[in-house]
Amino acid sequence: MRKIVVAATILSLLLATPALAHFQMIYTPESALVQGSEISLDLVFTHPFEAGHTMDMGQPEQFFVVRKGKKTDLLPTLKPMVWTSLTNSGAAYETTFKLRGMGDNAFCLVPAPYYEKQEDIYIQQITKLIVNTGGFPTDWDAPVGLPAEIVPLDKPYALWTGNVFRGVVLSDGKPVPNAEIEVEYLNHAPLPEKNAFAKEAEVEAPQDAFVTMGIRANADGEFVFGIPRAGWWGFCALGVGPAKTFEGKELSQDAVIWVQARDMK
Ligand SMILES: [Cu+2]
Repeated sequence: MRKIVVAATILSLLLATPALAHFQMIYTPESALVQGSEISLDLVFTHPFEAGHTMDMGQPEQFFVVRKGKKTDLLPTLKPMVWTSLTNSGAAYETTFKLRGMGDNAFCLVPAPYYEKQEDIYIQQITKLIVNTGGFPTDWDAPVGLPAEIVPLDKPYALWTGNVFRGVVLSDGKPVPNAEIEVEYLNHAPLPEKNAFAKEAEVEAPQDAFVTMGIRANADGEFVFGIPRAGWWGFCALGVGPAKTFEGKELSQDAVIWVQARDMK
């Protein structure tokens, strides 16, 4: 009897924990700068809508920036830090980068695969963030050549609230038909100087389907999302990368991109 009660309690706890989406973040406050300056970059693996459980990141495999087709390794500049969520804190990384001249800077992160105990799988979210200086476009629409990648069809730093954001999901450079994509709003302002999320939420979700929104790419691997609110939006194409196993277990190699929308005022 007792065993049944314990089992039932564990089951209800598991069921009560919504399967919110993990999102690898590369966060900087401003994606469209008037001129080159030094920016902060925070690499955090978290649940952005809830500012909930933040996972411990391992040493990233790659972190670099592409500018005018030229790749610069930023891995040696990363410093470990601890990021505080509303429920815990997790191992994360930070750096700063001096933007020069005008154009697009595509920051790319290939994190270490993360072991997700609940699902007994590894997750590796290959993440892209594009920062522009001066409004002069260069690299924003060019595939970087990541194994799993979302290539924007709209400038990810030049979106008004109410615009759509379109992208193409690629696996080893080829479109992924009907890719499954999760979308989340960064609902608690990151506070880079505190390495933490703000306690206050911007919006409330009426139901879990609004926390992590699920959309699909079409037959050509393209997706469209109408942006209802200013701020940062994360898009994650699930399991699209070519690597399917890591250390004998299933690996979900995901492609993430972050875009920033602004209100017209
Ligand atoms: Cu998680």
